[in-house]
Amino acid sequence: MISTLKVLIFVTRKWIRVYAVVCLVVLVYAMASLDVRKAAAMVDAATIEKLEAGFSKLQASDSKSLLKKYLTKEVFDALKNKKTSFGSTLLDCIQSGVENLDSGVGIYAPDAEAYTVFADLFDPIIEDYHNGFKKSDKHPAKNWGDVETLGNLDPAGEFVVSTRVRCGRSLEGYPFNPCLTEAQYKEMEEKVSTTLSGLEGELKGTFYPLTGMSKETQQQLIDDHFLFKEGDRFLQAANACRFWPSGRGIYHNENKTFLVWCNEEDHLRLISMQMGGDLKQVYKRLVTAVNDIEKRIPFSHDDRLGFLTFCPTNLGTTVRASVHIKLPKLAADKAKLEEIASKYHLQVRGTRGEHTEAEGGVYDISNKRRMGLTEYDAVKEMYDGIAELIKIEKSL
Ligand code: ADP
Ligand code: DAR
Repeated sequence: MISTLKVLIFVTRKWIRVYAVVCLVVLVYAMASLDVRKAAAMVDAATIEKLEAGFSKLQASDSKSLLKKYLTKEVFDALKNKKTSFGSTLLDCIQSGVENLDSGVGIYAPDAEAYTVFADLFDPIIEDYHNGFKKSDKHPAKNWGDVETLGNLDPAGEFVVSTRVRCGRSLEGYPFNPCLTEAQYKEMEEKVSTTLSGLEGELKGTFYPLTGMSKETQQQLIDDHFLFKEGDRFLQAANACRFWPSGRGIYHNENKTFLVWCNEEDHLRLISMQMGGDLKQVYKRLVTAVNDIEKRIPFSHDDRLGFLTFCPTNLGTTVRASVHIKLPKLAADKAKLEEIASKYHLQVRGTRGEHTEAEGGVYDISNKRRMGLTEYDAVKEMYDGIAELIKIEKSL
């Protein structure tokens, strides 16, 4: 009896020791994996150092960017240790604006989560750029409106050289440029090319990868305002040009009145354009195309921010409606032209868009804001504003 008891005690003690060792191993493993997860969630020292240096450079500069205006020390300290689940840091958001002090905005979202994780910086910039779209505001549902209510801005062809309406779209399930792998670029290009090959009628066209495109063809398309330019320093500094030209390309129909940019600044830019001022025809073509393509491929959309894009200036409707226009009398005083244009929420840019000069007196004038209003409102804002500018030009 006693010997049985002794054996029982011995075996029990043995199992307690084994159990204790197992618990210890599990605890050490759990702590180790917690450390790994914490380390992965933490921003590394080298990034923090670059952030501190970038913040000091920005503060010491006379930059007029929205980044400088809203990246206060308080916001900087609150955000510098944050990361998205894609591993994006505050540095990924602001590096373009730090490197290019002449940026107008200076910030991009490396992935969609960045708009939430770094909301303390994105929200005031969005509110400033999109004419008071507050963090408590919700972007309205997509509404292309009644295309028949628009018309031709310049039937006599005195002022408007060409008219263009574009929107941006991000493919669901993919982050933005800085987080994309080369394989994802190629996968997206294949998806887009296959999807667009199904378009019929006026929209029927061909996808042309940038890889393998002759420099002459590429330059001609850029010169004719059909293709995005290469080597944009703002996008390069934002890490948006990696693996170039992999995954980049352009789709267009025979007349080059419907075009799609693949993986330039955004995953997609859907573009309708033509010579002259017939905004109704240009807008109608874009609406038909977007409605058709949206049936074939899911796009990233946020309940509050609307359609998601790499740059916060393009969120919401993502619509830019623009004219290439000559207003010689008004443009004689550029500051005056910009002042009048801003009254109609219009943005005046050079012939080749952002950060370019007018060539031959041709300005790119478009709606500035894209959030807090519908697609139709954004285009109508341009339509009404340009009509006013032409009226003033005629009165001078
Ligand atoms: P972003 O909004 O990213 O600056 P855009 O959508 O404005 O880019 O596209 C800029 C390009 O589109 C420039 O190359 C510019 O020449 C061209 N573009 C813009 N508006 C017109 C227009 N009305 N006619 C012809 N080309 C245009
Ligand atoms: N060039 C950058 C971006 C401004 C908005 N234009 C875009 N997203 N294409 C700047 O901050 O000036």
